[in-house]
Amino acid sequence: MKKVAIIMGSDSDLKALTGAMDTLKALEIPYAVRVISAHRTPEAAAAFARAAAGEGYGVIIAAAGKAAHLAGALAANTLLPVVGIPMKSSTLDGLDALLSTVQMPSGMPVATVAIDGAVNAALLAAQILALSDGALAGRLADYRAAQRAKVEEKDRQIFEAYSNL
Ligand code: RP5
Repeated sequence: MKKVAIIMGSDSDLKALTGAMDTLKALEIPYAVRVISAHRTPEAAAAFARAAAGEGYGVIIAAAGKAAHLAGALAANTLLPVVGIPMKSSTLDGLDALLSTVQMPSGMPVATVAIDGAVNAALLAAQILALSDGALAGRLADYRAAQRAKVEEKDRQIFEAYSNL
C-alpha cells in the first residue's frame, strides 16, 4: 500500500498534527513524519519531494505556519498530490499561512484544508489513496458510517434533553 508523508515546517507544528496521525492509523495507512522546512532546509524539501514517488509515497501532507511555502515548494518538485495544512501561529491566527498555502499560481496545485485541519488532511489523503484501493475505500465508508451514528446519537440525546413539546 502507498504511504503518506506528513511533513511539518517546524517541530512546533507537531502537536496540531496528532489528529492526522491518529486518523491515518485508524484507517491502517502507513505514514512517515518529518520536519523539513521550505526556508530553513530548502534543499532537503526539494530532495524529499523529488524522491517521494519512488519511495512509495502516494500523497504528501505539508503543514506549515506563518509565510507557509512548504506545501507549494514540495508540490513544485513532485507529481504526487500535496495536501497543505495552514498552521495557526501566535500572531495572525493562521490567516497568514492560509493565504500562503491556498493562493498557489495556476499550474501548480495544492489541496488546502482549513487552518489546523489535520484530520481532514488525513481523510483527503485517504480518499486519494482509496481510488486505487478497494479495502481502504471500505474502511473510509465505515468511518463515515461511525461518524453518522455518533451525530445521530447526539441528536437523539439533545432532542430528548432540550425539546419542550
Ligand atoms: C513555519 O514557521 C513552521 O511551519 C512553523 O509553523 C512556523 C514557526 O516555526 P518555529 O519558529 O516555531 O520553528 O515555518
